[in-house]
Amino acid sequence: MSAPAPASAPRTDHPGVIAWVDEMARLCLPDRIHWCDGSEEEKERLTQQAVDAKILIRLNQEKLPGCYYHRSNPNDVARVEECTYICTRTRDEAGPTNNWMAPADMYRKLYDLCHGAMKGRTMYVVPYLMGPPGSPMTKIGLELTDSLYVVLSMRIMTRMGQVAWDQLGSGGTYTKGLHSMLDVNPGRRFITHFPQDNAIISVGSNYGGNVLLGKKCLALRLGSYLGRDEGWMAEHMLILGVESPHGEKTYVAAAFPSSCGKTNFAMLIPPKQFSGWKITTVGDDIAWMKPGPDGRLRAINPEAGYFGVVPGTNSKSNPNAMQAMSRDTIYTNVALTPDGDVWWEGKDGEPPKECLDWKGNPWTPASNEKAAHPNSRFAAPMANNPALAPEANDPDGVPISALIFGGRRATTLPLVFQAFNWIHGVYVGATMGSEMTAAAAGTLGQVRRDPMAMLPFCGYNMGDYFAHWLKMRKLLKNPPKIFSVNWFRKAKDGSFLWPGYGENMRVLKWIVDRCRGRVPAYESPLGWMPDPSDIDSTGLSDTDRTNLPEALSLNFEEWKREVLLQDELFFRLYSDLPKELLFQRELLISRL
Ligand code: SAT
Ligand code: MN
Repeated sequence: MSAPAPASAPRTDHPGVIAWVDEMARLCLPDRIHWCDGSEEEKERLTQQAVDAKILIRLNQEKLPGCYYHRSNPNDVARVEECTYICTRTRDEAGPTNNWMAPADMYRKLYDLCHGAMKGRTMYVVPYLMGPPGSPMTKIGLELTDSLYVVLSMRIMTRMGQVAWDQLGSGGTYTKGLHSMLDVNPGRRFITHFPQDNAIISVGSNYGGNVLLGKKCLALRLGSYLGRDEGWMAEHMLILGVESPHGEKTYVAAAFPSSCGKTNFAMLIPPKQFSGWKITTVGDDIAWMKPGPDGRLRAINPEAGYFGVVPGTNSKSNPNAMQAMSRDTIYTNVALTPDGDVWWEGKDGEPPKECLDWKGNPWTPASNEKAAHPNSRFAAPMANNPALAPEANDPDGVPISALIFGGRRATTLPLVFQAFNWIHGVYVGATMGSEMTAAAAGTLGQVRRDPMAMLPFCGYNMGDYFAHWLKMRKLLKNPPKIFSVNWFRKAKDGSFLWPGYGENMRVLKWIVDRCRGRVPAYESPLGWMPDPSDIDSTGLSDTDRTNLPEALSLNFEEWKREVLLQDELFFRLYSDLPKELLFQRELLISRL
């Protein structure tokens, strides 16, 4: 066993922080308080403690240097939207798509739950930056947590430690975050946000999206709220750079719901016909975007790591992710092989003859259950990604030329189209629908409206959020063009009409060429669309080339149904919906 943690002294003289940590310690009554510095030495020591406490299992260090394995409680494997609350002063500010409780009531309820909750445990004080050090867009967060898994994951996912203490100084503004696992009981699981206090409290879970408070809670829910007040946007978007053989760089940001391939798209490797083209990753999940001095939209990735879905990842679907998770990675809820390696459905090679599944039960290829949980995840530092864009650390961010909205739709949505203008683009984003995935508890496969992929992440009234999008146009001299994509359309026989993955480069190239005015498009009722011959199909398989017209086609019957389905959301938001969006709906109907 390793020695107990030496008592650690506060690492800041920020009077507000000292007072708040003291207050929370009196509430939660931890045995010890550890102020994190983010050092290598601290990581080693805390990792050893996590191994001793069986929170982490050390993986085969020859195959996977610096990698560890974690199993969550089987009742705690995804975000839980029904336990997620936006506690604004009024219910109306949170809007009809968020759960709401009055702040005073929620504080009372959660302080009751937290009372004495850390007895016998350590409270870790985790300082972190969301955004590159020194960026005017970067925000500082502090997370108090009783979970070592959270501390070690935050060290991967954010710029954690002294760098954050330095930026905080003795008077900086920060987001308060309190997390306690309690007894990991779904009945006492609450992920709560207090936008007016810039505060988060999360209890009863130890799953990433619920407890790595910099990610969904700060960077999206509080971030979107702050962005509305401060004139910027916090979006559930990857950011990538497209580099042409001539060294021309174009940056795009793309919103897809959770578990719809954002990480794969952000790390795409172009097919070999695109020699000289290169995709670099700025971010794979979250974009903070603000009008720059040049009137363009500039984006940073607030995170420093990837918390990606593991199943289906292999050297074909995402070689860069395979590299990224080959070292210094925490795996959660995949399968564990006898030689200390990890396995999951869709990994390269044969399944192991035997292993332990994500619950720790013996598993063989004959088993009926999955070895890895469908929402099993890897947390890897972005520095491990061979395609990392150096601009990911640029405090000024990158200028965005295109915004892309994508869902998972078996029908209706064509492979790609371009919105006529910004307002139409906002309508396209607002009416996005997607089939549910394993990233959140719920009914798999059912189509739900997920505006801008932000339904679970918007920290205020969705109608006001649309109005904020419309307002942003006025702050941009040179706004990005807006596109819709769908990689998941199926033929009648259930097979995919488009191969996806690296081949998405072909669609991306059309998008880049549209942004740069280099390729024609025809006007369809949906927007500007490519003729199949406008999509570079050299080297595409015969089947895929034959399917391309169908992937790009518009089915009027499906669209009549689609417009009616969109009403489901519009009715819910009716009183807060900007009139522009209702006009867009009318225009679409008349074009159809
Ligand atoms: O689980 S997370 O919320 O971190 C990822 C996602 O659902 O987008
Ligand atoms: Mn996400």
